[in-house]
Amino acid sequence: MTIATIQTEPFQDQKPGTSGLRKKTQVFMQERYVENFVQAIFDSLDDKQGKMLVVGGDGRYFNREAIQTIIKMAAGNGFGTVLVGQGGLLSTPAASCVIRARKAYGGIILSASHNPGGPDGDFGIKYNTDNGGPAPEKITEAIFAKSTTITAYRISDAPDVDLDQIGTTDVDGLTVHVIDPAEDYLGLMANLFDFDKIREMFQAGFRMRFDAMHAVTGPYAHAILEGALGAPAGTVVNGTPSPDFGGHHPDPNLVHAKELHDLMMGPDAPDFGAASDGDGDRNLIIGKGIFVTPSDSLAALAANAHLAKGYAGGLKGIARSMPTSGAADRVAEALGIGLYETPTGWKFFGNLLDAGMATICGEESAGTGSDHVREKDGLWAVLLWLNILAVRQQPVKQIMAEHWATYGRNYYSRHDYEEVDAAAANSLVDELRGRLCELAGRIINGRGVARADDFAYKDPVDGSTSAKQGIRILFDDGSRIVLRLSGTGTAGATLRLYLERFEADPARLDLDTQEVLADLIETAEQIAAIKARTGRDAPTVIT
Ligand code: G16
Repeated sequence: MTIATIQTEPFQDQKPGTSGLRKKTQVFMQERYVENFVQAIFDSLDDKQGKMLVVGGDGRYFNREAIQTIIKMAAGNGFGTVLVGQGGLLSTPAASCVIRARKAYGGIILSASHNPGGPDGDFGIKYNTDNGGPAPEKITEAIFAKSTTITAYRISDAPDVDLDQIGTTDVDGLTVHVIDPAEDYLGLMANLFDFDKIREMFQAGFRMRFDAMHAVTGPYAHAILEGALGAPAGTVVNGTPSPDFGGHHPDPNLVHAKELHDLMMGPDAPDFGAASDGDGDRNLIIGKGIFVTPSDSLAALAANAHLAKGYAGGLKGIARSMPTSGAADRVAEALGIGLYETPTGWKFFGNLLDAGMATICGEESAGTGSDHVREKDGLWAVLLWLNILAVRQQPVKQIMAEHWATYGRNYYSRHDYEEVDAAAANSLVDELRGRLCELAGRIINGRGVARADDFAYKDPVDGSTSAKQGIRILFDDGSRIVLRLSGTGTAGATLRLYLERFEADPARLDLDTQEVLADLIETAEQIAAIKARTGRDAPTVIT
């Protein structure tokens, strides 16, 4: 076995986005593409000699090949140990958990999250630091800079490691441990939640369906829900990870998890329904007859977290991304704790969690999590809900009704225009950005604009700043529209329009969301002319 230095030339498209480098699988399958990017990661890291790296992915097509390359390059770059999940699997939150539990130097996660997989689908590579969280911008920018000037990479010519056998292999001086991907994670969950109480609830006849969407949470959900918690076999559906997610789109929203939604709205609904995405960090929560929006779920979890043993001491603060609704703000206010509004992207929560300023975080994009790891965590959200249901012994619908009666309701919806022409989408946003000053103070569709800006963030811990994080138009009546371009798409541009209106009137807490928001939707169209400028007459996805 020898280590070789192989000459290469830069690719100019390796700029990590909101969540690492995400491209079509075919792009990653080009010769030298993975090697270049991984070498750029390694070249951006100091003091890595002899250190431990965690590697795993969501099992999508090309996962195993990329992992073998990374292992051989870790050997070529002087790492001491690689921990890799059996079968090459590690959900994103479990990878974060393993990095923290084993005090690793960092980790590489292979995933394109909720995007489809397969030879014509998407792939991704993301670097996480020793706190278990996504690398901050300072590091992702260094990686990009290295990728544009790279001239060589270092790799061992050792044979492939058997990823299916738990055990230890030597790869040119690098020790590779293939580990059980669920063990550390299960232990962490058992410390946070009252498993006995949840088990009793299942024994008493409580029923749920968890849709793993043929993705990475299958093995975790089988082990925890049907194993440790004793839910009946069949509770977890689509629980075997497949390289192309069974030909489906592993995005737990109302379009791609429609079957679950239909079940939960129908006469045979179990008590609770949930789903998670490709890499296990997102969640969908549906009670019998009620879809809980991610923003409402964050607020309800924050208000009830003290019912779980891991949070019995209360929360230090709550953080949410800017486009996420203000429902959690009302809970933070009632609890007398801090509320932090950050740009979109989980990495912005890292400093707040590390500094002990926030305990629970959430995003409208179906991500919720806490300071137990440094990624959003789909199964964690499901388990916290189960813990709350086991203690309160009420249906989800009643819990939400009581929540709104206490705090008021932030009616909220996101309209996505997917794969629109990138030039049209960029010019729409740029042009609107140029008109923000002139919008303030105007009356549009009967609503006064109180303030219009492009969200900018100053991190309260390290003082770093991030500008141009989304256009906000705030109205005198407290309602709000937000517009931003997605950072996770791989084809064309995805324009996201977020609509929110607060309602405190007890008689108006149980209305249809799209109807309540109809005139705000009209106002947004008058301001941004999305339909005319994108040539679309309706959003692709409404959540
Ligand atoms: C990623 C980030 C999330 C962020 C989301 C935004 O999610 O990890 O923190 O909220 O992107 O997506 P977009 O820019 O498309 O609105 P994931 O689950 O794709 O890793």
